[in-house]
Amino acid sequence: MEDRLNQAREEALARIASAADVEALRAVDRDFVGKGGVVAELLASIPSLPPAERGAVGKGANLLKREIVDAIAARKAALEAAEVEALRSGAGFDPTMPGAPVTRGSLHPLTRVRREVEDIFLSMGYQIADGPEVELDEYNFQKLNIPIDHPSREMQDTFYCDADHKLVMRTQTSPVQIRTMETLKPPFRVIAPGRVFRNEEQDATHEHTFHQVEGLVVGKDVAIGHLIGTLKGFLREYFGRRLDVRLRPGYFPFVEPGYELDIRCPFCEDGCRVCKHTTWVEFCGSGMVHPNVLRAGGIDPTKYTGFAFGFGLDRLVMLRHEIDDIRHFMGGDLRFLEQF
Ligand code: FA5
Repeated sequence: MEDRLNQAREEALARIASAADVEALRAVDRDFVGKGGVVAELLASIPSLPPAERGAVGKGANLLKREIVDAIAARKAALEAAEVEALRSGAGFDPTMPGAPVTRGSLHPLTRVRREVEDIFLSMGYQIADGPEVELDEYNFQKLNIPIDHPSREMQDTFYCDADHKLVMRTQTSPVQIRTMETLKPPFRVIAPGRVFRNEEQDATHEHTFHQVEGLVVGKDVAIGHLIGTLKGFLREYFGRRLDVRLRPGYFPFVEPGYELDIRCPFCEDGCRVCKHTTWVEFCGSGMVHPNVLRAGGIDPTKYTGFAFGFGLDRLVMLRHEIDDIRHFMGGDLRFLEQF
């Protein structure tokens, strides 16, 4: 019986020593220490041995198992170390092999267009302003001439952030008007692009989370002609050609007079799907800053006047790329995003 143990030891250790890879080691493990392997057979034969031999054989078989397991672990470590060493020394490295391809992402269409819009306004001498997305009701509404209980609050369904309705997810970028007036001395021109939130039903042209670009110019003798000229200039740069605009009266409590500014449809002469067969596309809300708003921002309305506008960035991107549903922007579908 001792012979069998020795023979098994020699055979296993020889195979381990000559194993070229981990697979060969697994085979040794299977043949000797696995279920039905040599060690298991030796242990199973114990009951048929003379009682005097049983103890020694049991002990020997268990020692053998330990020895083989340890030898396999040591050989495995050596094989792995050799592999690392080979990689380090450059053996088998072929510098002419093509590299692993790196998938490149791309900027979101909203980001690209926002940057483009910023560049156009920067070239017109504007600064870029910013404000918080979680805003005080005071800035989102009250200082914009929209007191608590004012019916115009109904125009924008608000996500309130606290029980006393002091904090809101801003429903518009207009609160940045007040924050800007509080920090800059007139004359100044700013745009404030950013995310806004409304508790609205979603459809192809309405999202609960979308993007606006606010514009505010305050100075001496700023007039409505400056507003029209500025927006026409912007649209010419953005669309690459002159587009007619028209003003309609529009109601926003923070401007007086207030206008809706439409642009001549960039895609047709006599009506199409984009302009809903009217040849005009709504572009933005605008107007002369209300004296109450200038005052709320710490600016004397007897000395300064200003104009303001606010347009939806998502809809501008949709116009540029003829995107038919606003929900694509945040849908996370790579088939949509990879087109930009
Ligand atoms: C405003 O939010 C005003 N603050 C704009 C303004 C600024 C007027 C300065 C005067 C002076 P309005 O609610 O119309 O206005 O929204 C402005 C633009 O945001 C719209 O023209 C539209 O392009 C976009 N918009 C409004 N609601 C949504 C929505 N649910 N999804 C996507 N875009 C929207």
